[in-house]
Amino acid sequence: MSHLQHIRQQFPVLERTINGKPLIYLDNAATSQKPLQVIETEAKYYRELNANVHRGIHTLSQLATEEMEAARRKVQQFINAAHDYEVIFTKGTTEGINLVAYALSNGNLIRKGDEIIVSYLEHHSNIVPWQMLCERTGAILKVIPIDENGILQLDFLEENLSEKTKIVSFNYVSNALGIINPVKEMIARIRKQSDALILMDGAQAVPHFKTDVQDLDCDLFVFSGHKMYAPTGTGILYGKERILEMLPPFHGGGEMIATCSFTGTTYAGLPFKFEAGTPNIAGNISLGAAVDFMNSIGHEALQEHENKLLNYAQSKLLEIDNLKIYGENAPRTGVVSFNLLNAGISSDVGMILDKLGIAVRTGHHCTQPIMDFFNIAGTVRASFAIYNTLEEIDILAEGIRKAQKMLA
Ligand code: 7TS
Repeated sequence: MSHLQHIRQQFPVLERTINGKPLIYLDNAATSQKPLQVIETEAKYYRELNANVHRGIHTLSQLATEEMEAARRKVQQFINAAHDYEVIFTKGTTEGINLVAYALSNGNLIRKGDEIIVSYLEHHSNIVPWQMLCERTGAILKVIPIDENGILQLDFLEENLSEKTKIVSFNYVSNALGIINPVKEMIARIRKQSDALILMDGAQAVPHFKTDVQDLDCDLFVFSGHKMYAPTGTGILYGKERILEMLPPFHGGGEMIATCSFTGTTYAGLPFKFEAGTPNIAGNISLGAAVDFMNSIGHEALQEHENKLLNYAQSKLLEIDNLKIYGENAPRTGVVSFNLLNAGISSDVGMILDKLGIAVRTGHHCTQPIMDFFNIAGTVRASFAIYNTLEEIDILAEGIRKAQKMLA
């Protein structure tokens, strides 16, 4: 059995059919499928370990706590954070960004006239929380522009960074186009000219390549577990100790206090200050299992396979007449985002592909500004993971040709 077949066997959902055809799952940027290791860890938690964490003297609670804290250390190593308490469990990227945005305004750390910079390539979850922060505080949102290849125009940073800039927030990899942004260069330029906090949205990077938060030298880094083979409802906010200490909490409640009384409450230390309430214990432990799964594959093998898929898909799709790939000439990972010119809209193509068992995402991908820039309503997006095959891409290309004939 080939190595790839062995990997595919670990994903039970890949055995199912859709509309009578074998499932070809190419919607990994939305959420990845889950390997047995993750599914079984989640089931084992409920069969053998279920108890609330950090509060029980009883054995089961202590075991659940140990497992969850072990998962935190796995994530710490996975992203190379300096300390385990710099790793905060969240329910995903969206929650991580909102947490930071609310903590900043709760702490009065953003004021009227301050500036926040994001990029044109952001997912709505790295736009709307900042717009809401601006509404609460009177701060101003500025946007790094892109060119027709989807490449960020970094001179904007030199022209716009100033002592008013309080936070710069951008993704490592664009979900709509798969473009890998020059993040190290961006961070160097920002640090040279300003003391702004740097937040990176790593949701589409962490599933594909090694990320080292210390090497990147970002202040805050967020990602979702469910896009990297872990259960839904999991995610991480990493922050440098100094930054997390400076930020006040977002949610108040159990687990996040040191002492609570009606005359005043004091907060717990890191990471618990940011983890109010009962966490997603099963999910967080299973996120640890997803890290084990990715480590068992190895980042080099993962990237090599996914680059092969990307290059093959790009060349196969470009053989199709009147097919435009967005961000074609930019450095990319994991995503081909395209439209058939003069043959229906993206959802028409997606529906025909679905009839063939092929799952792609269509529409604006929660990145309406990018769609507006290209003057389109949406794209068809095929996004890859470790279990996809070159044969699946052949079937995708055939399906697109079929859709083109039907919609022309
Ligand atoms: N940031 C990026 C870059 C993303 O790709 C996504 C989700 C998010 C933030 C939000 O993550 P969540 O886990 O909190 O929802 N992206 C997509 C997508 O491309 N298709 O569906 C969800």
